[in-house]
Amino acid sequence: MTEAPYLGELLRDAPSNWGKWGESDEVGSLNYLDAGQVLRGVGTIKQGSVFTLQRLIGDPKGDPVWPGRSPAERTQIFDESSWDGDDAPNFPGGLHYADDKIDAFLQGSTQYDALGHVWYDGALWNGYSADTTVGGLEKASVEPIADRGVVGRAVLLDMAKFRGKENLDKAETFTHHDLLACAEAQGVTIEKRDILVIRTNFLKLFFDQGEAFYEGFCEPGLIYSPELVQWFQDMEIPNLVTDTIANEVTTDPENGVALVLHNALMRNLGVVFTEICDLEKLAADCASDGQYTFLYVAAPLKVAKASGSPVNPVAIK
Ligand code: UVW
Repeated sequence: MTEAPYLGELLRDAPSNWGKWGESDEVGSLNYLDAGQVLRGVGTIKQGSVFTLQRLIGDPKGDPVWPGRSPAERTQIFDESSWDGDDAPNFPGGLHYADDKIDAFLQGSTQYDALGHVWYDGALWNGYSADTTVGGLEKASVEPIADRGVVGRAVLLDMAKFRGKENLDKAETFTHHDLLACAEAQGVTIEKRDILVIRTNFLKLFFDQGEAFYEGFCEPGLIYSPELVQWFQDMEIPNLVTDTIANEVTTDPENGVALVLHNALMRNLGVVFTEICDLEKLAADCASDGQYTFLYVAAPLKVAKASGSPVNPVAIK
């Protein structure tokens, strides 16, 4: 097998938004989501129905995680049994309470990636040096995304339904042309500055396969091409939201490179990624009433210097 090309070579002449919002920018294409975009999103609301898109942390079925990460673990610290001995703090009046904590990868459940999450050539979003990631992200962490929030018009693109399948297969790919064809079949137009929410029903694939999924680990998803990256830039897409771990086919079958779009879209264009969403209830509702547009509202947790953070996005139709 020939060696995969280096990302810096593959993306040498790729489109870039570095500097577009000033040399101190840390939220990239989220800058497109101004007040007008919030109102455009509000304009899609017809029924007032609300869908939350986060997966349950602590789901007894388990969690899909990127190799090397582990699912979140919740630990009970205090419960009714804690007050039998002297370990729990005693407060006057007989107060008892429950406390717990989680030990979790910040990229381990439904999450926002910070723009500084990936890099090549020693530089991340907007040209910040990769040295600024040492010991925690000094630049382009999740903090500025959490600070501003993400609100706008979103479109659900149900790729699984469009392909007539329960779920896309391992390593199955699609392009922006497929997204446009899917939108057309759904009777919706992808407009400039829309948040793209793509359903592959990955969670079904993952739970059906179990541990076998990690043999030849490769998620289904968008595949890189220079034209696709140009389309994202021209369409001013601020946020790419999917139900998969990486939002793209894990390893590009054409060039053998891993996470090309993390670099071409996130690092170079400042497109913010939201991963491992549960889109099932939303997708069922969109299929039943034919309305695939909605107001999307999300704010990751404010975690200092973090390269990502859990989130529970909300879709309002
Ligand atoms: C990596 O980029 C490695 O992971 P994720 O898919 O969580 O962004």
